[in-house]
Amino acid sequence: MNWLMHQTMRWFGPHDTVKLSDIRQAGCSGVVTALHHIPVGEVWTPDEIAKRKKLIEEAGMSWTVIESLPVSEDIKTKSGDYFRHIGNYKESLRNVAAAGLKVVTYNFMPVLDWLRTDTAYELPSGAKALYFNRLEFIAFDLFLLQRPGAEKDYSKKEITAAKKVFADMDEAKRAALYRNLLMGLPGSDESFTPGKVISLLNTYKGIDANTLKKNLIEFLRAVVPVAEACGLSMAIHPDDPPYPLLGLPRVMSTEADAAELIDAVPSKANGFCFCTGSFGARADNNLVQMLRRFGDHVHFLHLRNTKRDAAGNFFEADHLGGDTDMYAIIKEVLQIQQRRQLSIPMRPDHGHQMLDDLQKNAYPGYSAIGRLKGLAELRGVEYGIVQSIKSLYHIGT
Ligand code: DNO
Repeated sequence: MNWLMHQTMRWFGPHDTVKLSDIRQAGCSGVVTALHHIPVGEVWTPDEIAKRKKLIEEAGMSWTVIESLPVSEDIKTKSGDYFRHIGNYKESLRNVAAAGLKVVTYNFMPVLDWLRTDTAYELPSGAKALYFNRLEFIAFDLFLLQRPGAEKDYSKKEITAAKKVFADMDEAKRAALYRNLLMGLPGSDESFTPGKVISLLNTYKGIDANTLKKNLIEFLRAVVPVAEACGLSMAIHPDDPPYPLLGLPRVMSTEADAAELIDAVPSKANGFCFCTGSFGARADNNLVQMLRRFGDHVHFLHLRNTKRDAAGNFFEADHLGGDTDMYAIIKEVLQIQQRRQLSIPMRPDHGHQMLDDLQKNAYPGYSAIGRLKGLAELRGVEYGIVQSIKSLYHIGT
């Protein structure tokens, strides 16, 4: 038997403008979602889990992966409500396992999750993509946020260039830049004034990469045994982009980071959400080599492609375009699945806003049609590889 990737899509819940029926029509049998309405740090109760599960099952699919069971800032900084939040996290793990769930995604990025300067970057075709422009980001940091000490993080040349970029922006462009960069803040419907953002960043004063990594390992030492005992796999999402920003440390960006994590808490239940878009935004990450090395710990796949340039900018390319060789990735994944005799859940990560979706309002990167296109292409590559192996080796269908 050939083990194929389990096709899923992310759903943000009943308020998502993309419906469960859209996801099913795109060809998915699995749904990736989270109970976004439960405050970070609190317990996911059996009741709330069952309600969400029922909605998905009534739509003819299954809830395959949790993305995310978020880790509170108190856990990341090992302060405040730390012990209560760890206890709650364990309880949530037991509750989701009792409901039959198997994979829990989380990240350990301080304060902000993913960061982009432009969530509607127009491609030559008129479709829109997510984009990270380094000079615009520096302009945000220095002139909009006015983070104390920020100049230390950039070269003189970059600062001069960012000044010019900022001077050339009109008010609307500056406001959009500010809004886009703060989308990764939890509860982003609140308005985050620069002062408020800086006070959040200050909670990491004195927490460098070593301390953050230590806190991550401590978190894993506490929760992985619970996950293991109830048959769950933990899947950490890499940093996006995979390097420190705004003076905040980031510790899950490279192959060495990943190796350290596995070595510190050696368990199959301690694994990765292998996001080719995030790891792939660094030229020094060799993704195929990483898959080979960590294959037994890959519990979830985010397949997405980025196109980098020498100045540190990148945009989200077509799923089969960009710098990542998606054919090589899928071939490697097929071998891992065959070896482990299982299907790894995969979602086409992000997608361009295109066609009818240009008129609709979806969460940036999560419109229906672009993801459907990505899924169809990825699935086509997988099908092609499997069929050609079968015919080459005369394996029965
Ligand atoms: C972005 C996503 C991330 C991811 C979290 C996982 O589109 O891939 O926001 O869900 O980092 O905790």
